[in-house]
Amino acid sequence: MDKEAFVFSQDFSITDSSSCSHGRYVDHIDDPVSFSYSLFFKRYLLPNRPCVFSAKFTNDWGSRKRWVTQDGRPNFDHLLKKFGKTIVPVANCDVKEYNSNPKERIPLAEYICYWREYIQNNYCSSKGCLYLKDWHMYREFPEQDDYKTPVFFTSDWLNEYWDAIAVDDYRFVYMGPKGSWTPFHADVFRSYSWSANVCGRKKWLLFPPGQEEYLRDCNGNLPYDVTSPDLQDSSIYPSFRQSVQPIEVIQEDGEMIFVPSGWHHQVYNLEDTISINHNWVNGCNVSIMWHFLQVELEAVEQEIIEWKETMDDWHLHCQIIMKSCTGIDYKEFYTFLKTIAENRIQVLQNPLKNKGEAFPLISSEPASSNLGPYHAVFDLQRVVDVIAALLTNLDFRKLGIESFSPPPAELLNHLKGVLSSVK
Ligand SMILES: O=C(O)CCC(=O)C(=O)O
Ligand SMILES: [Fe+2]
Repeated sequence: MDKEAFVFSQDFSITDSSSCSHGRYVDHIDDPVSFSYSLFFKRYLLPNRPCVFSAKFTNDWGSRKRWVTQDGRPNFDHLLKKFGKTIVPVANCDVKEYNSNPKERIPLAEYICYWREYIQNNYCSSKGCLYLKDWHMYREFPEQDDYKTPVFFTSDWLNEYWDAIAVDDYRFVYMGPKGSWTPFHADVFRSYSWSANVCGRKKWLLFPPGQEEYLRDCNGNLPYDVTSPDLQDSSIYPSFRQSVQPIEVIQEDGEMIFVPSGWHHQVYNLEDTISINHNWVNGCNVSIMWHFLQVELEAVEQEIIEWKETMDDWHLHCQIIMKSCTGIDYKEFYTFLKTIAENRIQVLQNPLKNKGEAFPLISSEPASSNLGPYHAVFDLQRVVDVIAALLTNLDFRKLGIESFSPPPAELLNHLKGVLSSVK
């Protein structure tokens, strides 16, 4: 990040840039040579606006050569040879289970065999339309040279933290035939996602944050399929008429889409398609994640409110339920913030290693520290803001935070001291 982008961030307020005032056009970024991290940060990350990167940004990926045949179709033989024995998650797009699809785990070889037959049978099968999704390819094959995270998406606290504790990651491969699709949703923790088509094309229906409120049914539930004619029925979806039409994006072969934080979306594969996507959080959307966690906890609390007076450790139980439903609780969120802060302090203590934008366009992982000292200061400021918010939150304060290591108030003071020493 350069100094100008940092200065820009200091005066930036998300309300300056509501999604409506920017219209419904999604920018297309063509030229990797003239597009910098700082431009992405100012134009898309901070304002939380979508954009599409041209195929030039992924042309050098190994996957775009090896996973694809000369005529641009999935290279089944290569995928079989390289990954055939791997067990992968597969969803059935024809079966609705709550607001998602049931998943099973099968060897990739079995999925490819299904996919080949499905094509031969004119995209029809008694097994339904199966979609291989959320496969942690990177976790299983960390040494791969099939892709590198583009620098724009490398300020990624989520994967930086989960890599550090070696528990999970949010890096995925999706593969599915024409007609496979992903139902209406917003991403885990209200993270960003980026998604690149290794081959094939997708149609995205994007809804700016807040629009989902008009799409709730009379019980407050969100739809499974936003294109369903049921939404026209005002006795089921009373506010649907107030919603705006989604922003439609056709993502071509090789292109990458940036999906902003908290934007609900529904996605279709228009052809046989393979994509790579990551979910990620950083200083620009961590406050959106914190807001999401508070809403989640509130929902858990409402569910078990009747036990509040009779259980001594009711608040701790709410945290346990929240962790099992969303994947994180308040204590771990604090540890997440602490880990990022420690890493950024290290960057500031080794300034020679980190020279701002003096890095290759496609950087190696983990790379957030490559974004330089301005970025480290920006991240620390955002951690400080969120820890300060945690400290004013009554549910957080009830968790015995004095025994956290270090206690949050102590860490906050330390981080403020570091920030004032670098300014
Ligand atoms: O490609 C898909 O089917 C869904 C991808 C998605 O929801 C995402 O990248 O956030
Ligand atoms: Fe998504």
